[in-house]
Amino acid sequence: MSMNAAISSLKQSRGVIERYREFLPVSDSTPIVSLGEGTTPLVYSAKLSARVGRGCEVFVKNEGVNPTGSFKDRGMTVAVSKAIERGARMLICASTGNTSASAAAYAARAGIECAVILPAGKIARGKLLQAFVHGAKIIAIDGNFDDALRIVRKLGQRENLAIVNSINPDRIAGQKTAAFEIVDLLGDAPHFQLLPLGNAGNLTAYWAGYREYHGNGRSKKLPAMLGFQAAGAAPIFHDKIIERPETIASAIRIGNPASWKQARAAIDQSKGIVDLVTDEEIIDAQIWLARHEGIFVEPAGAAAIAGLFKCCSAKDAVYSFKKIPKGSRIVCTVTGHGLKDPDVLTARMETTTPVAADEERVLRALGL
Ligand code: AN7
Repeated sequence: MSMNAAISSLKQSRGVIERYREFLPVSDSTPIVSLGEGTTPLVYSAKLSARVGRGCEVFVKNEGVNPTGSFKDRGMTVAVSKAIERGARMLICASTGNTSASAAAYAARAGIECAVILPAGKIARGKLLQAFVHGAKIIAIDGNFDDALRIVRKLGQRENLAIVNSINPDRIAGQKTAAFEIVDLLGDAPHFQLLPLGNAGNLTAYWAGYREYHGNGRSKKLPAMLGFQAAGAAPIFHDKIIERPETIASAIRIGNPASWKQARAAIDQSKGIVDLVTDEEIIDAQIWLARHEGIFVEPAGAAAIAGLFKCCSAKDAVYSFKKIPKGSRIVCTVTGHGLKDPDVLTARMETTTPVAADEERVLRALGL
């Protein structure tokens, strides 16, 4: 490739729209707003595979390495590109943090305004910082995410405002590309797909992606979809709206998911399950993944790993891996980067007292 050709290719979008254009609601006249999202690592974990046993293979799809640190970017590139095509002046979203971080960044890239409606005091510090640094208008409400989304649904009816929550089908369309990537790499769909469940858009999107690839012959199998909610915010598990959801995993602190019905249908059609994981199990899984595989995810991101552990050993698990077919392939999607939410773990970090700047003292402090 000549230097000029290389540069001009770089100037084109390198994100999921470019890669999966034929499966997405875009045309040649859609202005593509991309930050190079997607193509995230699918990491084989020998240690998680050993935990499951029976010759199973476990892979971790690390969505925390997207441009704004979460899977939301896959949907945002499509939603924002389409919003610009339709002439929107301002993006608006409700968020538990990651949607607002992503919307703010893509709005900046596109050169339009962005308003984010957030539950006051319940957004992880890094995510709030992202919305701020990208120049979004930040409105904190005295209420939770479900209240914020109710308001956004109303405001979104105004002209020139584009809602970029996952109630916008363009978001779901973009997010299904994660399933495409998994099938493209594995050569087929996995037997099991584990995901955290919050507003339930992502599980809905994965299922749409797996079904689409299956429908056009790119995969032979369809996975069972296993969704995991935080114990204090588990409306789908309990089959009832939770008025006051609570969990340390603030990203999935949602009591009335927008894609509830779609996710329920995906779980049922795929012969999957929904289960819950406690805050303690979530944090244990977060630290385990960081210490054993070098992958640092935010608490909500660890819900699928906590779910995997539960399926391996807990007596009260909705689905047990004890009788899992031998050689099954399992994909756990981790959805957001750990650096977004430092406060959750900082409380547990041991404080270190400084020692003298002296080789001997350092050796002694190391216990060597
Ligand atoms: C890290 O940002 O809902 O079930 O407003 O940030 O598709 O909602 C975030 C959700 C999982 C749940 N993991 O996904 C928001 C928001 C992380 C998240 C979920 C979210 P969905």
